Amino acid sequence: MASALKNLSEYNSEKLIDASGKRFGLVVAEWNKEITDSLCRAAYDTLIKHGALPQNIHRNTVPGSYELPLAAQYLASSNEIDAVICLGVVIKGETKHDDYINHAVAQGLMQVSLRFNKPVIFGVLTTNTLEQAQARSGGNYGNKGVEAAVAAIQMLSFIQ
Ligand code: DLZ
Repeated sequence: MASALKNLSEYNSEKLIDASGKRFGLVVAEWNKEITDSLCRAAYDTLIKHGALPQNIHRNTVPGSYELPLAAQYLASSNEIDAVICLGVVIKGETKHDDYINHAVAQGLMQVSLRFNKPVIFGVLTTNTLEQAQARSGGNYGNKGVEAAVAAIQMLSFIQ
C-alpha cells in the first residue's frame, strides 16, 4: 500500500493529474437545491476542465445531506468508480439539526473513504445563514464545488 503512494515531497497541488481515465460519482443533496445545483455544476465543470470525460461522471441525488454517506457507500463499493464527491448545504436553524447532520455526514463519509480506500470528498457547506451559503456557491467566497472536485483529483493523483 505504502509503495502505491507517491512520495509526498513529489506531490504538487498546483499540478493536478489528467483526470481523463478516472471515473467519478457525484452525490448531490436536494435540500437547498438551488445552492447544491450550483455546487454540482461547478464540480462537474472542474472535473471536465481537468480532463474527465462526461460519460465518466455519474450524478446521483439524495433527499438531504444526511443521506450522503449511504449513497457514497453504494458508489465507493463499485469497481466502476474511482472517487466520490458529496455535495450538500446544511444551514443552521432554530434547532440543533445542523449539528447532528454535519457530524453524522462528516463521520459517515470518512468511514466510507477509509473502508473502500477511495477518495470520498466532503463538499458540504455548513453555514449559519443562507447568505453565507450563497457566497460559497458561486459568490464572493468562490464555489465549494470547485474545491471538492480539485480535492478528488488531488487525492487520485497520489493514489494512482
Ligand atoms: C431535516 C433537514 C433539515 C432541517 N435541514 C437540512 C439542511 O439544512 N440541509 C440538508 O441537506 N438536509 C436537511 N434536512 C434533511 C436531512 O438531511 C435528511 O434528508 C432528513 O432528515 C431525512 O433523513
